Amino acid sequence: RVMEMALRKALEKDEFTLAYQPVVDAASESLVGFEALLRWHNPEFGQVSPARFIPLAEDARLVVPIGNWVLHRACCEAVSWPADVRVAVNVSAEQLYEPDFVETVVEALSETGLAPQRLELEVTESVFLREGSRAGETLDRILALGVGLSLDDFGTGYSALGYLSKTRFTTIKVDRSFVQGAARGMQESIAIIRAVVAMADSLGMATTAEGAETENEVRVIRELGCKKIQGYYYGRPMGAEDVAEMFSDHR
Ligand code: G
Ligand code: G
Ligand code: MN
Ligand code: NA
Repeated sequence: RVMEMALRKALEKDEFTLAYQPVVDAASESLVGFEALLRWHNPEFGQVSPARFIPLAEDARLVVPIGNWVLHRACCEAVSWPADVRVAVNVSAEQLYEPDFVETVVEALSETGLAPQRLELEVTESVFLREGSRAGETLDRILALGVGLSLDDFGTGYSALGYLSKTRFTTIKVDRSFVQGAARGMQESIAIIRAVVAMADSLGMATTAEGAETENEVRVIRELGCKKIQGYYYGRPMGAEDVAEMFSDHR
């Protein structure tokens, strides 16, 4: 309750920031983009994890305004990065169900000047759960803008595959649990990653392995053919200033 009230005021009090985690090309290890991850610092509660406050925001119907802020901020910060570096933004199902969601995306792009090809939206399988939500149609309209689309946390949800034949996701993100399992030699995890990579390949989609922390995990992922890698091994989520500094130093 108390946290919900604090969350209600967090936007106007400017308590949110975005952290950016690098995503690299698996073969060349070159930087291809960053995933934007929301951070909330409140004077009373300190640093609160999105794993905790996003569900709260969804229940309190705050996730739409907060999500719109994330989208605008991410586009705004990414526009000054090199043109071949993309930004991925997590989108909750409640945002996607808003009738004007596509307009919100168009607006974020036009107001910041970010090219649509540089933006990627991440959704989970759960967006397909609500009957009559027209999630598929909305996602098609997003793709038609030239914006990329990732299927996040793949393999951890209810995993019906029907929608994969309808929605042309750009990328499937393989959940960290499979990456860890495969690196420990678990045949089930290895088989699942192999199958996901093969399926993605034949559907014209890329794969990103999530949560790679060790050299061994990176090696196994590359052997299994994932196209992109994200994880602490290549970098932790970092502040926008650190990202900007990275580009000013090395170019
Ligand atoms: O950043 P961290 O690893 O703590 O994220 C925890 C969870 O919160 C992840 O599932 C992530 O997808 C989610 N998350 C982080 N930022 C956002 C955001 O801006 N919007 C939504 N909807 N989820 C987010
Ligand atoms: O659900 P989603 O994939 O959007 O959330 C990404 C989450 O995974 C973020 O909370 C991020 O901080 C976390 N994460 C990213 N890389 C790693 C990693 O290498 N190890 C662990 N444990 N978590 C990671
Ligand atoms: Mn994500
Ligand atoms: Na994920």
